[in-house]
Amino acid sequence: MTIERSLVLVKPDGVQRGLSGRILGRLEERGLKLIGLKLIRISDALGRQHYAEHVDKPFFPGLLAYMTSGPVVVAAFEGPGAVGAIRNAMGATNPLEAGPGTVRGDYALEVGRNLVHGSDSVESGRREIALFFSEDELLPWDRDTDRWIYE
Ligand code: IDP
Ligand code: MG
Repeated sequence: MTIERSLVLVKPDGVQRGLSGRILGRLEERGLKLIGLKLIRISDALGRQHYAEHVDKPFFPGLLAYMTSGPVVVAAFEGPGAVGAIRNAMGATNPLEAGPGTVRGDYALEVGRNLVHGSDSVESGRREIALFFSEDELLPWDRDTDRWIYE
């Protein structure tokens, strides 16, 4: 499996509810490698760029207000099949359809308060990581446990 990168956001509801550590911890425990991490407040401009594909949707004004309402944890993760692994761990967009054992299935009820973002493709991962991190904020590193996680 090729090594992929994904942007993960713990959305403002996740930070407010004290779930940042749990959400990132699930991905870390799975074996995904953290290569970038920070706490920021998303500006309107950044929110529009990040969710460019949704700007014309009826829910966009609410989505932008939600995403800019408080701090978010911004993480970049790397690993074999990272994009799909993270999407699976997040669960379906609508938490009522998200399976047990997923972040949204375990901790959320509504689509407008679904706790977490993960890139939906390798290309989105590339675009979104470049949007949220400068090159010198990313730190690829050799993890001592890599050989116990990757063959
Ligand atoms: P995703 O986060 O699972 O990739 P997308 O369809 O890309 O889902 O939508 C982006 C975000 O927009 C969702 O995570 C959710 O916060 C919000 N959203 C999507 N659809 C709706 C909706 O119908 N009502 C309110 N918010 C929505
Ligand atoms: Mg999406």
